[in-house]
Amino acid sequence: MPSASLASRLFPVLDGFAVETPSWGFADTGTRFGKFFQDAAAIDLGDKLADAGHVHALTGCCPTVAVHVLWDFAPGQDPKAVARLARSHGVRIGAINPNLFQDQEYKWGSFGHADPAVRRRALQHCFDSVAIGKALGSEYVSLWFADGTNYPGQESLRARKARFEEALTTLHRRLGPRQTMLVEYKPFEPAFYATDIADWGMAYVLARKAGPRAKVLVDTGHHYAGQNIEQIVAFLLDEDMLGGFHFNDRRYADDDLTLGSIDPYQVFRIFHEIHSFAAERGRAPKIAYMIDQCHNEKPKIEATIQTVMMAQELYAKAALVDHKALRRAQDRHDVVAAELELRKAFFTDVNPALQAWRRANGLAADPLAAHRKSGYEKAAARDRSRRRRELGMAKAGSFA
Ligand code: PSV
Ligand code: MN
Repeated sequence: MPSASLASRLFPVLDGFAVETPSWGFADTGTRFGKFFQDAAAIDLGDKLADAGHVHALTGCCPTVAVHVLWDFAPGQDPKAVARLARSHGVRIGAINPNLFQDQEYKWGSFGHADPAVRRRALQHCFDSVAIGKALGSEYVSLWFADGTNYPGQESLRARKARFEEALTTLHRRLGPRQTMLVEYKPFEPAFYATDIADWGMAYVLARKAGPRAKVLVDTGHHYAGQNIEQIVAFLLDEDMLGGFHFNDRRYADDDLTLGSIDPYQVFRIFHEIHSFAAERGRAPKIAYMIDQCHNEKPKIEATIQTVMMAQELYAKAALVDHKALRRAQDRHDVVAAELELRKAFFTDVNPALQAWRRANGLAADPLAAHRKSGYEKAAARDRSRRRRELGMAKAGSFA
C-alpha cells in the first residue's frame, strides 16, 4: 500500500504522462553486423500496431505509435486506412518519420546534397510525410538526417549548412497549423567526420531559422559519453525549443539499450529539469515523449513494456523533488543539502503508488508480469512463423 499522500501527489502526475512507442521497435532489427531473428517479431504494420496496442492496453500510457514512412507505408497507401487499422488496435498514429537515409540517391546526403535534384526529391518525401501527418491528424513530423561527410576536405561544411537552412525553411512552410517539425541531432554514424546536424546547438540554430513550429528533438543516445544531457534539456526548455525526446540508453555510442538500464539517475535528472521548469512556470511544457529503441536480444514487447515502466517510475520519482526545499538549499549555497533533495526523491520507492495507479485505472499492477502470463508472445510467434513460411520469408525476417 502506498502512503495516501504519495498516491495523491503521484496520481495526477501519472495521469499526465504518456510515452509513444516506435513501430520499428517491434520488428526484427539488429546491428550492421547482423540480425538475430525472433519468431514473435512483427512482420508488417498490422503486427506492429497490434503489439503497440497490446503494450498500451497493459500500461495505459502509450496511446500513440511513431511510424517510419518508408518502412511502414506502401507507396500510395491510404493514410485513413492506416488510421482505422491503428484505431482497431486501440492506438493512434503519432510522429511521422520521413526516411532520408536508405535510398542510393542519398549517398552524398539528402537536404545537404550538392545536387538540387536530390534535395528536391528529399523535400518531396518530406512534403508527402507532412501530408500523411495532416491526413492522420498527427502533430509531429520527426526529422533525422544521416547527412554528413567522412573525410576532411570532402565538402564545404558551410555550403551544406546553407542547403539545410533552405530546405528546412521550405519544409516548415508546408506544415499545417497543428503540426510541429522536430529536428534531431546525432554526433556521428553513419557520417564519421562531420555530421551535418551533429549536436543540439546545430539543431537549435537550424530549427530557429526554419520557423516557429520547428523544435529540437533530444535522442538520449545521441551524445558523447559524459555529456550533460539534463543541462541541454534545461537550456532548450528555457528557450522554448525543446520539442521531444527519443528515449533509450547507451553505454558507448548510439546503443539503443533499454531506457534506464545503464544510468537511471541520468533520466531522473532530465525529468527533474522538466518538472522544475513546470513548477516555476505554472504549466507543463508540451513535449513529445517517444521511445527509439531497437531490441536485438530482448523480446521486443517485453523490452518495450520494461522501458515504459521505467519511464513512468523515473518521471514519478522526479516529480517528488521538493522544489522549495531545493531552492532554499541553493540560496544558502548548501551544496550537500541541495544534492540530497534530488537523492531523496530518486531513492523513494514509488512502486506501490504506481501499482495503485494502475489498479485504479483497471490495469494489472505489473504490466510485464501480465504480459508474460497473457500468452500474447507465444500466439504471435506461432502466427508470425506460419505467415513468414507462407510468404516465403522463412527466417529472413523483415526490417519493415
Ligand atoms: C537515428 O539513429 C535514429 O535515432 C533516428 O531517430 C531514426 O529515425 C531512428 O534512429 C531509426 O531507428
Ligand atoms: Mn532517434
